Amino acid sequence: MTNELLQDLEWRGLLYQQTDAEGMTKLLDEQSVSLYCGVDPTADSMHIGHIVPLLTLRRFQKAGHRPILLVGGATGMIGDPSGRSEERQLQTVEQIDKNVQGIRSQLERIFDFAEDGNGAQLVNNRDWIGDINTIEFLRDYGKLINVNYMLAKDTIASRLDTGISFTEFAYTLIQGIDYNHLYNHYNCRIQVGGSDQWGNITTGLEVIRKTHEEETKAFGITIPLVTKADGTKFGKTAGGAVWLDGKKTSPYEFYQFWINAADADVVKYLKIFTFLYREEIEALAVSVEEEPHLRKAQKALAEEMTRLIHGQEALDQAIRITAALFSGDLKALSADEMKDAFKDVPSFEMAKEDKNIVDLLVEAGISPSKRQAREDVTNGAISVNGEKVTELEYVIDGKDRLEDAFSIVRRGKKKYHMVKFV
Ligand code: 629
Repeated sequence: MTNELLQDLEWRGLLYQQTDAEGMTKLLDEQSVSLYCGVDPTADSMHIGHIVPLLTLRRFQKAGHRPILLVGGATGMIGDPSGRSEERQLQTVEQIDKNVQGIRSQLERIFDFAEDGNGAQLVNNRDWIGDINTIEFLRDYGKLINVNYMLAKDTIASRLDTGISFTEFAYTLIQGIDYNHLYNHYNCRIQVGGSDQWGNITTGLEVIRKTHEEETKAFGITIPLVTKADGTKFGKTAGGAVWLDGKKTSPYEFYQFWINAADADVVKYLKIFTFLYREEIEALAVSVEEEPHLRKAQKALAEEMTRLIHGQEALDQAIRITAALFSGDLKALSADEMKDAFKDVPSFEMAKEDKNIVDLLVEAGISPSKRQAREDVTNGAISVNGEKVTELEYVIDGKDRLEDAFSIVRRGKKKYHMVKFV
């Protein structure tokens, strides 16, 4: 392989399957091309599983190629059976439209649309699929694809026992029509997707081949699933998926997700997710080997990712929360930052009235008994909003209620509790 971009993708472990590695290398050596990746609006936000192919498209853009980002306003009406063992629930049009908006705005953050020449382009497949009527669909496209060919596709074959509706069965052909449309109207030459998209990408190439008389030059590549060394699923936390939407996964939680990467995974993540250069990543890999306690690679990863998705300000805030939690100095944090930092700690609701500290500790279940609670206070083991409380007579009142609603109580070194006053 001679192409510099492809060599970099290979080194990063981003190339899984290719329909024609030699042909694509030649194409990329010769010219700048347009290429695409699609996202279906199944939720109003993407999660980090979505961004691997998108970041790969961004790498193509940095190398001078033009990314086309497709939002599946039409395909989202159906639902891709790829990689799923069960039929999907149809979504309402209103929900899909709302989701399209959310995904579009996230794509706009990741890509450069202003660059002259190879600025990214956003398209919605409802704009062309929506116009095709049933008879046209069956005559113009249905005829191109043999049912036997479709039955051989992994995603369909694996569902034959449990059953697949005609609706989902037809999905791959709709995505195939998309690629053909983009090939014809945008001169799009490569489709990129996760490994689950292989069947859909090759259907597209089949549609392109069969609707053109001349020899066609279109390609497909897939990207491997991101795996973790310990065998658990990548991209999930106790709270579920790691979303790009800051309202679903706060920038602090997002930052924490990356900073907690295992030593065995972090270099791989740096390669897949960041735009750091090879030399920088190799230096960080040495640091993981020689001074793992410094966690330089994890910090670099968390910083790059949080800055990319949420911006510098949100990154600074995430770092501030992390540092405050580490040192126990909560006074540096705003009420909002506290809420964010302590989202997952045990919380207890009690009536909004002035309350003696010992009673509060017992009532909220923070100390196991009254005797222990007294001991905790006199021993200096208790702090409220980062301020040590050592007086047995101390009363928690308005001054301790952040936003007039909650206090953060710490017992011992690390045990945080949120007391909500209602
Ligand atoms: C019309 C729709 C197209 C091309 C693609 C599509 C969407 C595609 C799909 N992709 C997944 C999704 O939207 O369902 N049929 O959730 C998802 N994708 C990113 C990666 C993926 C894939 O957005 O390709 O593999 C996850 O990493 O599952 O004309």
